[in-house]
Amino acid sequence: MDGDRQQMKQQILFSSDLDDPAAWAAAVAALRPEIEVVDWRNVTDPASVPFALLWKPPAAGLAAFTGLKGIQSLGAGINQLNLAELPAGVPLARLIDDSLTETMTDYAVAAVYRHYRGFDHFERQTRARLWDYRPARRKGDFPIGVMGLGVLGGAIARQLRDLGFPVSGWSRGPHRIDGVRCHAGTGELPDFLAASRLVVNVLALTPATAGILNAGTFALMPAESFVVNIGRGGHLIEDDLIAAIDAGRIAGATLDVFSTEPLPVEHPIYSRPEILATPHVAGAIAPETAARTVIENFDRALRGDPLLNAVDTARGY
Ligand code: NDP
Ligand code: OXD
Repeated sequence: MDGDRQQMKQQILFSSDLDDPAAWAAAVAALRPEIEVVDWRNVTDPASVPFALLWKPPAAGLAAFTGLKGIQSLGAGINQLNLAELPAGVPLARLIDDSLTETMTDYAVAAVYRHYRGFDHFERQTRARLWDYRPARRKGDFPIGVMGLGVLGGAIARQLRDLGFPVSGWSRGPHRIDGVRCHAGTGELPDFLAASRLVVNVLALTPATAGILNAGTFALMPAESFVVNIGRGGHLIEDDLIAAIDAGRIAGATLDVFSTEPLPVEHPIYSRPEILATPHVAGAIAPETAARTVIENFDRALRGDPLLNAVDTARGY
């Protein structure tokens, strides 16, 4: 009996240096006890595993997993996976869950308020033992630009709008969001930037958006603007940000993602008082809620149906 039950178990390959395999195994088993989430180090018959849940591929690669029918990213983004290393023809999905949208929105709002209410400035004044009275800004004078109006950017733009900020958004194709000025395409980027005192970047990282936060971008923003990057480190040219701060174009930044993670100890960002660095913590997916989507995609992959939130690999996101 136990042997039969064991044979009926289906496996999901798990690989992440950040997420807890036990938490995912428990969340999946709570909904579907016959599905086992197995850390890549414990897989004994890789060819029999039909589905993978990956932040990054296993250190030993995926070559032995010849029976994969679907891959689920453990994040909304997929760049950490390096598409070129994934088995050709196996569908890939990003993970979308309310837990991620909520934590990303909370982070964006906290970072916006940090700059809007001058907490960044007052933190530095405190350390310098300075009593520097500054009147509060008004929201009407602090327009926010959200780069990326997808699942996360759209939620962030709506939340900031509801809090009373003037909000613009920028994306590849056109969007309509009540109360948000939506811009699309490279032609509309300069107007979007010129109207943004603070940009929150939550674009997908593709060859077209890599390095988009650069000296040219900063030059188009109003003087003494702010940058919040919660997309990917590859969106930001870090040296250009530091130069723009030195030149007074950019007054401060809150960064969650970096060109190299962990950010190397000798990196100049650590010694810049104008920059707050957080260790890629803006979004957090709760296995208890997101397991539903993982199981749905597991079933779809086994049936050969299109995955939920499938990545368009030609488009790159
Ligand atoms: P979506 O795919 O829903 O949205 C991506 C957005 O990027 C879309 O609005 C898309 O435009 C826009 N975009 C893509 N290419 C271009 C381009 N060339 N020009 C202008 N806009 C472009 O993704 P999500 O909102 O779910 O996630 C966004 C990113 O956030 C992820 O890719 C990931 O890198 C990052 N992330 C970071 C986390 C963290 O902890 N720091 C956590 C979760 C996600 P259009 O709408 O027209 O297609
Ligand atoms: C994601 C992330 O892409 O956490 O979800 O960065």
